[in-house]
Amino acid sequence: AAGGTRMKEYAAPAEALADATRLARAMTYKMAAAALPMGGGKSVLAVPGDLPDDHREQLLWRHGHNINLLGGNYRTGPDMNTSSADMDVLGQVTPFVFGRTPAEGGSGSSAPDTAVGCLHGIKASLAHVFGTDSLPGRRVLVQGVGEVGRRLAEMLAKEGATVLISDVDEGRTTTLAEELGLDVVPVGDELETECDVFAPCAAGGILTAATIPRLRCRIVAGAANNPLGDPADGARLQQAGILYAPDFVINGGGAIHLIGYETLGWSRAQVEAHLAGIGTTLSEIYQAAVNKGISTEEAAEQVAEARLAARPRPAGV
Ligand code: PPY
Repeated sequence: AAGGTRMKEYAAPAEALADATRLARAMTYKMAAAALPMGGGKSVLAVPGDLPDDHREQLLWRHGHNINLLGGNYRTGPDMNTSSADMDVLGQVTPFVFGRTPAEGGSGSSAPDTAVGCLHGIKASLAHVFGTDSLPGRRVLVQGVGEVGRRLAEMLAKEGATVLISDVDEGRTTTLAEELGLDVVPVGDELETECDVFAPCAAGGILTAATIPRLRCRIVAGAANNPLGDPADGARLQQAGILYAPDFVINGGGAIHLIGYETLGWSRAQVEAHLAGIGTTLSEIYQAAVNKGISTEEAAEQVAEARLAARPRPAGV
């Protein structure tokens, strides 16, 4: 199994455990949806705020030792608040790590390819709703312009979309808006802002019974993990007439990059073909959802479950 290490503050240990479990489950689906030959897992390091560098390093070393205890059955990689530099630190104590810097023998940051995969997903979503995936004239709101979101915003703008950005860190939006001439949406106004595509690329759990009625978009398609408060919110989006790109399908680009380059020995062309496959898989899921009269979340889970069931299992499992 594989999946990243997230570093985050939690109110209580039980919340960290619940987050890790939810994220690990999504990783299993992500691997299946991307047809990657691995299971899913995730690590969560619950920290009391930002750590001084030496504490961060010691925590990563301890984490690396724990990963070694699993003997290679779980391999980690970068996730929210962990970088390739952190993977290099983990790599000092464990070989079971994806996404180290190229200088340390890794494939580097997976964020650019996560953004590329997400762009394919946005285009497949536009094609389903509007009959064309053309970006000029479309309004796309990117919530969160971190490593993935800012690259996505940049590519969308380059292809002619009107791009709106928001981020809890206003320094980030100001810089990017100036660089690329984008419009900034004040934090807190993202959900109500009218757009064709709302692309959540920040924290999870933002789409709930309370927030979905506020949305003024036709499509939700972004790179954030677990944007739905719970799976029933997939049906709420459907009822609201909003097309939802299931997160574990549209954000599979990072896993495709890491496992493609580091385990499967793929070339750039093979990685790119699989990133484009995210769009194809989403189109199939959208069609299946229409045919069966179910939400896209449900249709995506069915595709993932079917691929899992068809997978050869090691003897005795
Ligand atoms: C994710 O894509 O959500 C990750 O956690 C990144 C990842 C993917 C595959 C292996 C290790 C990390």
